[in-house]
Amino acid sequence: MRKRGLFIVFEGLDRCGKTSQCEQLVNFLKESGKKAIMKRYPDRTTTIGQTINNYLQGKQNLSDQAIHLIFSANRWEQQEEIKKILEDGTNIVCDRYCYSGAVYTSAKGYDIEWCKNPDKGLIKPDIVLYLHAPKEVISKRSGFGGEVYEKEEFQLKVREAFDKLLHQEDNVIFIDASGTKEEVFQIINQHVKKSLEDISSKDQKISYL
Ligand code: FDM
Repeated sequence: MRKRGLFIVFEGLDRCGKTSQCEQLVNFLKESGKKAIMKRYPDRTTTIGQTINNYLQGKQNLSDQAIHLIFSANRWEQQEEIKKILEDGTNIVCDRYCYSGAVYTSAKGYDIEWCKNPDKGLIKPDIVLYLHAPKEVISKRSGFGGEVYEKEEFQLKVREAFDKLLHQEDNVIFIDASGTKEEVFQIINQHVKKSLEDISSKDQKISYL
């Protein structure tokens, strides 16, 4: 049987370096002869994703509950595709997933269990790399953009919610993102290497949340 791909998720606050680490990891995996693709959520290219984009840019007003479910729908609409990619033996490196979904809404004051509910049954990542850094390091990295969540006060609430939620999960690695890009990548790479070895030796079934 063909070895399935690994589902690797990066999580963290805005401006923590997730996107460039995702890109570097995909390139590295490909250079090592492995199949790998990058995905990101929200995926703003779909019809559902365009609504999310309008909301984030402040062009469309939606209730907190409605946008929460729309973010989740954006993941659900691609589950079959993700399953096929993994079964084909391609590794997926994903910039944000359901953990951002739960945490950003709970930071607005909603119950975390309510926030997690719509994502129950999604494909579970094999490994979640949570990039965290002290507040000062994050604020120092070129300013936040103009999207609705990119305000320092809200980001601090998100950070607290991330720390709380991710400590309860069994697939999360906490990565100190305050080092240089290269230092952080080396740490990530060690964890990914180990997960790739683990998946070769364990059963190939995809897990679900
Ligand atoms: N975000 C992202 C959510 O609020 N819920 C979600 O389910 C996801 C995936 O959208 F502020 C937030 C997190 C971030 C914003 O993310 C857009 P990017 O990574 O900047 O595109």
